[in-house]
Amino acid sequence: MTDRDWQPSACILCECNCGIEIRLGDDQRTFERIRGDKAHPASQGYTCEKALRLNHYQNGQRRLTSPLRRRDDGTFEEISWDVAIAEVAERFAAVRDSYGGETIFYYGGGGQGNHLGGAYSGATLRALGGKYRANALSQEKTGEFWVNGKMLGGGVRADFEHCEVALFVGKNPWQSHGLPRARTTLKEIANDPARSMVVIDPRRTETAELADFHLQVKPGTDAFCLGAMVAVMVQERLVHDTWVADHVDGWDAIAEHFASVDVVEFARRCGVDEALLRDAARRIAGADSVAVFEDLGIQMNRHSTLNSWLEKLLWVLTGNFAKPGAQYMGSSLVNLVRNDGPKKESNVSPVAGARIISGLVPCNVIPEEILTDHPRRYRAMLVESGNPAHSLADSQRMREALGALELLVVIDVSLTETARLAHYVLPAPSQFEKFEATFFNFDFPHNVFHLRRPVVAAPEGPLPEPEIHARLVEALGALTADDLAPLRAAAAESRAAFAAAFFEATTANPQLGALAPVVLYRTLGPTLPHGAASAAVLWGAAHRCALGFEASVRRAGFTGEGLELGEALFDAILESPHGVSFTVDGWDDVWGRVRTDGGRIQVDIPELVQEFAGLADEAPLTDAEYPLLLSAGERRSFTANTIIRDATWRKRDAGGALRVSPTDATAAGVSDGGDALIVTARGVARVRVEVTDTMQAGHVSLPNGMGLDEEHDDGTTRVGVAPNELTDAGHRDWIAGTPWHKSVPARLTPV
Ligand SMILES: Nc1nc2c(c(=O)[nH]1)N[C@H]1C(S)=C(S)[C@@H](COP(=O)(O)OP(=O)(O)OC[C@H]3O[C@@H](n4cnc5c(=O)[nH]c(N)nc54)[C@H](O)[C@@H]3O)O[C@H]1N2
Ligand SMILES: Nc1nc2c(c(=O)[nH]1)N[C@H]1C(S)=C(S)[C@@H](COP(=O)(O)OP(=O)(O)OC[C@H]3O[C@@H](n4cnc5c(=O)[nH]c(N)nc54)[C@H](O)[C@@H]3O)O[C@H]1N2
Ligand code: SF4
Ligand SMILES: [Mo]
Repeated sequence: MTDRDWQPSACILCECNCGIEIRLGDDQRTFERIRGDKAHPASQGYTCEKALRLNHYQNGQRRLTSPLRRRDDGTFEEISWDVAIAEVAERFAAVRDSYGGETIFYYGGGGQGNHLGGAYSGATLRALGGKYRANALSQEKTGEFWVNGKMLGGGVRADFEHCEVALFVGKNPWQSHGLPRARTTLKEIANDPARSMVVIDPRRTETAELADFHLQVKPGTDAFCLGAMVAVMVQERLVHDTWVADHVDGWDAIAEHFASVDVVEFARRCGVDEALLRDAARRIAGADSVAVFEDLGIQMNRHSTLNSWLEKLLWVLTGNFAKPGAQYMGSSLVNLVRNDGPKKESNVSPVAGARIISGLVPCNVIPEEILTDHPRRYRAMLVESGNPAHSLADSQRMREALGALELLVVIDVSLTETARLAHYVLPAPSQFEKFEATFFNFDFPHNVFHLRRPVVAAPEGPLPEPEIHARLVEALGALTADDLAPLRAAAAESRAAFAAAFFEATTANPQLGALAPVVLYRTLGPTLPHGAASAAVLWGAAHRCALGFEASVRRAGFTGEGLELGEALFDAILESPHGVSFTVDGWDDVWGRVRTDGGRIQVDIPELVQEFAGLADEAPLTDAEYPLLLSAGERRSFTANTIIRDATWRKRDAGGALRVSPTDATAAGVSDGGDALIVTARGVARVRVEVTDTMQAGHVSLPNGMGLDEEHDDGTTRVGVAPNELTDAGHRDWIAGTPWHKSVPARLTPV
């Protein structure tokens, strides 16, 4: 074997997208070996165990090889691409012409490893006059986005590599990662006596095992725990007053709400020992630097948006922003989060009137937006690289809603639970058969972008997403050959000529600008090296990045005046198959990225102040019929959302057991390794039980991404429980509409 046999790519199973190298078997298809890519500038050779099993994504599942059209009897027939594109365009256009383009809804656009294809969807949506969309972010992160928007005007991440204290709130990075080389960093913190780790989690997770302070809250009670920690800082005078005076607006107006908190009572409500809670708050307040990560444990839970605010107060009041080991606002090539700004406040979904955050309708209201006779209801939907019928709350109701649409079109690699309900299914090549990239680029100070090249030849049949969108836009008559001819000619001449022609054409004809991704794909795309036509949309992104983060781009080694800087960055992206460090940020850059009035952190958010004020009087979560709280969807060693449709990929926990505390197992009369029924208000499922003292009494948990329908030659199989058969779309945050999947009232009974 020579080095040439190892092809660079990346793992697509979580947002870290660690660089990997893949060696194919003699059939030129099988991933015979996979190893971490030492040349990847972010992951530097690190992977977890999951990346090594990616052959199960590439070769373990039945792939779609032809466009499909559903017959009246529910079965599918294969059709040609020409027929598929013509009919899909015609039927979407008919919905637009009858009810308005706003009734065409877009869902998805990428999973953990693929955002390049989705970057072209905006053109299709604009050609159809579509306005409303959602993706997985609006069932997890939009509450935090909203708080970030109010407090800072943009997103924050944290520097765990250098922090003195790490705080994880409802986050289990040992399994879910989310920080670069997570396990290495966690072990470093745990092994250094000068550093501490604080974990707030009802379960004794792998991360909690490493922690110095494990605040083992009762599920769904984090607002009490976080609120009490802020209160301790106020009442024990641990707030960094001079820093707050210099950098924060609104604190004086709200401090009283924390000064008056009964810490003893709040500690009791969340089930955490008061002394431990105080010690953790003191440790955070006394540290030189604190890095914080909040995730699904609070984001998919009661008071989720309130929790995001309280979590941020902990580091704001202790001055942990814009310095090493603390929070930062980074650079981006493509920003996945839209800053709503004050004016967008009135933007709500057409039927449910739900707040639209970062341009996204809350996933939990989608069924309500369809299952109604409201004139503005969604009538048609385009789903791309997402599986709402499985991944969103209350699958039963979601299936009903998807079934009520006049048109459902799905772009995917597999016949997913959602695709089964579609009128048309359009097959895409796998992420290893085409150019791909993610926009999860959060590293600091060296931020990394990785344009992956194909490592395997695509089968006959599927078309990459940019090609699908281009054909749809053309079939809709939104672009003509005449529109594109001058740009094609300019692209053939030189990049500089193309830039001039592109700006001229889009100024003269704004419609071309609206369709920019497809225009770039059709004109600049064919001229790009290595067959990287799908990277065309990154040309605009590279120029925007060079303009917006010029100093950081230059520090990363790029040079040139005017448009040359963006071109240099774009060329580097095209020529760096192992990934490229596209910016080098400085801590001094961070304050300049705060986008609030006056550039100060704004802590007074009236909606949340009011919600917090009501906390003390809130009734505890007790329900005689459903005495347990189920975390529906826990990240484990071998879970990966819904992307691997081959249960044999799991080396451990093959069936996806329900984790139960010894106390609850005894009470319910169930035993380790035995079967039981888990019952919620929305469903019942038969589960395999794992009795473990990592669970506290009253809390049970099921893994995420299980219960997928897998197609085999001899039929369909399903392993484990699909968690959203048990969840309720109505259980959601009042501000962001995010679900309460981590504390679903449930009971356990013997089979
Ligand atoms: N192995 C693996 N890794 C993944 C993924 C995967 O599918 N598999 N998916 C990726 C994706 S899409 C995401 S969004 C991230 C999510 O990453 P995480 O948020 O870390 O994952 P979860 O396990 O869903 O939830 C985290 C923790 O919340 C805790 N929790 C439950 N209830 C509560 C509560 O009431 N309060 C608190 N404080 N904690 C609670 C759980 O015990 C759990 O340890 O993971 C990413 N990484
Ligand atoms: N109850 C409960 N539900 C949850 C969660 C939970 O904790 N509990 N977690 C939630 C979270 S945080 C998330 S992020 C979501 C994830 O839910 P989804 O977004 O639905 O999950 P993914 O696995 O990312 O789905 C990606 C889809 O893309 C397809 N795909 C893979 N490669 C390609 C490609 O190259 N092109 C195209 N077009 N398609 C491709 C896959 O087949 C799959 O259908 O699940 C959510 N659902
Ligand atoms: S941490 Fe593991 S799952 Fe996440 S990208 Fe890296 S190898 Fe893949
Ligand atoms: Mo997620």
